[in-house]
Amino acid sequence: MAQTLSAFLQEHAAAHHIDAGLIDVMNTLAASCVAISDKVRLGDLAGIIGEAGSDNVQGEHQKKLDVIANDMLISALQNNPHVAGLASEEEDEFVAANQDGQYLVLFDPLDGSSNIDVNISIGTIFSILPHQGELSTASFLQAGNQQVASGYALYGPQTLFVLTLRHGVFVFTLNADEEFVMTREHNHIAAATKEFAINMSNQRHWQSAMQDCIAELLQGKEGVRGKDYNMRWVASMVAEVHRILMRGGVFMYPKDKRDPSKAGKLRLMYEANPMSLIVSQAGGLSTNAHQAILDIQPEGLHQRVSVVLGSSEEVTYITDKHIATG
Ligand code: AHM
Ligand code: MG
Repeated sequence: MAQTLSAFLQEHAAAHHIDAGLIDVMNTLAASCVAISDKVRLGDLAGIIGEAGSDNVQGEHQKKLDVIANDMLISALQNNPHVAGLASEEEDEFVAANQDGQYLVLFDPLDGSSNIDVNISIGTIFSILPHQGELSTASFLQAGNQQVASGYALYGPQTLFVLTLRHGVFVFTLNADEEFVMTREHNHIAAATKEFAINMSNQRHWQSAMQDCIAELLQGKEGVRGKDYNMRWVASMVAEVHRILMRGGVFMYPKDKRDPSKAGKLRLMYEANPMSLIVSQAGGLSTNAHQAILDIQPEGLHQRVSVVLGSSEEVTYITDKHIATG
């Protein structure tokens, strides 16, 4: 019989000497994702589709489900004694939890918001950092390589829960009894790919190095890369990363020339870091087109970053081309 998430976590913790408190936090996150999944599945029947009528700290319009998922995660995690504090893409400031907590949880409660109303895959992304001492914004500003765990829930045709505790990547599927059971382990991202994902509508705004990279991919077999590439763009990072975990690929969300103060669209703490840990644990690479994302020292909770992640050969090629251009 397939192993349940809770049984797996117990066994995994014993095998790798992982703190029971961290396992407890992971169980709380999984339970919250089941509850969010239940809402997602009902859509209009649960009254969760549409605008919330509010904006988040980044000036983006919030959907009802952004707000609902955010509230569900905050109340569940605040009740977990091992959680010292929380930071969310939907909150201006961090949220304090328990004074004796040893962990910080950072999350994008509902990633892929533009897909909520049209019944396309969306997800929840989370990152867990260690914590000691007084809680302040500075407590959260740890590089991604300090993460003790990360993962995501994908609300797609199936609800999946994908995690790493730095000892491989594991995929669980929600069964009819609302239990996550393991369906894949130690996923390995193929080094080479013929599939790329980028929002081509922004092409004219990209910097010249990215323009050159994509032009070369589009040349197909006759070009310098010598392969015919295919393209996908779901506009839900969770769905793109999951596709790459399953069959390889490269995902890019570069910074562009429109707003030089913004280093891309995606958020370092809630999206890029947790996904980069998953990708690196599966043998892939993740950079901001110049350096490893996991090595970036964060300067702000809501900091944005360029993202190039997935199959190592393509990420290396795109990164090297950016470095060569300066
Ligand atoms: P969100 O957190 O507000 O949903 O924004 C992040 C999402 C990513 O999941 C996705 O890769 C990207 O935004 C899509 O952006 P665009 O609509 O510009 O293609
Ligand atoms: Mg997001």
